[in-house]
Amino acid sequence: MSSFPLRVFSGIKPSGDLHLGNYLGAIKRFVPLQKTHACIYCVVDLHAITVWQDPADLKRATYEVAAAYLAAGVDPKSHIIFNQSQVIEHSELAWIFNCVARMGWMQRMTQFKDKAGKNSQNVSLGLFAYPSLMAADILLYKSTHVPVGEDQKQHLELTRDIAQKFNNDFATSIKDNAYDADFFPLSEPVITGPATKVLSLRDGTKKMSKSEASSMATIYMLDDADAIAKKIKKAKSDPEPLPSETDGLKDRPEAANLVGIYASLADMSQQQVLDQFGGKGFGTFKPALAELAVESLSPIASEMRRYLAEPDIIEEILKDGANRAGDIAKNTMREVRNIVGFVG
Ligand code: AQP
Repeated sequence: MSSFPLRVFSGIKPSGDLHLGNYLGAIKRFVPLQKTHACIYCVVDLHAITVWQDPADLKRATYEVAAAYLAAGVDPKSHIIFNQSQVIEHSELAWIFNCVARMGWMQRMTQFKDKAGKNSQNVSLGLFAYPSLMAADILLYKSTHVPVGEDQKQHLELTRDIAQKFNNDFATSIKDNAYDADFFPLSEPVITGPATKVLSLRDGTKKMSKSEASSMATIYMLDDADAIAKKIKKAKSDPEPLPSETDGLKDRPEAANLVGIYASLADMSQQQVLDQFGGKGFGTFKPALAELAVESLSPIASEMRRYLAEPDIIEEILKDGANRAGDIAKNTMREVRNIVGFVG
């Protein structure tokens, strides 16, 4: 593990409007990692089509995810921003991983079960195979660290299982080709901070999600100040005042969610938020949260709009990023083909 240079990979699906969960669970955390790691941030359009996407919407959402990375402060010159479908090696390695991963592993994936629901015979094969494409995304770049939200933890564990099995299955060939025995790293999930699972504002049992039908449950990154304030005001809470200690949030998912959002936006711990608001009711806390959310999100939204008005610039950035990502990917695939025994 230590022999691998520090490299971050993460991605977001262009499958709808970006929301506060995507921002706090992923995008906001992408930015500081640029100081310590070489970072690759991908718009994972191949993942998006595991459920039907209208082609025009897919394009619009691809620009939106790229604009969000840029607006949040990802530097596309020192690091890499690109869309997955421009680097065909993702699909190639995913196929090889489909042949490494076991059916039983995939059947245990809770995200597939949640998304397929009772309809599992009628969803795409791609939705089932999604985690092996995700493993390919990460391992194509021999990435050591993967910042994601809590919901992706199981997929990251599967990525490690695939890397380990590939290294074991092909140990002899890896040695014969004089590559390091740990050919693929066991990538570390980076699931940190107070908002690794932002919940729906209307239902404390569900995560905030692009595919949520009620727009009142979700704060979108492009919401204006009025919409943000209104959604926070109407967010489900409870009649109790906020506790003074985090223990007091244990059986109060909606309260814990709002405190977590505040903490993450303000770069504070949940305890620091409770030091300030413990004993106060939601009548005091919600307006303070709304003000903070507007203050934090509005500048990013206007920067996103500025990029979205210039799609040519986004396209150039994605193309340049895809060229640079493609160089790394081609190199890995040349090695993988040798290891697997493909001729040519
Ligand atoms: N609610 C959330 N809280 C914290 N992090 C979240 N993420 C998503 N929702 C939350 C993180 O955002 C990154 C990108 O996720 P994705 O777009 O690739 O897929 P997803 O996790 O399936 O997101 P959605 O919004 O729920 O999309 P749909 O509805 O289209 O499936 C990941 O790091 C994820 O953890």
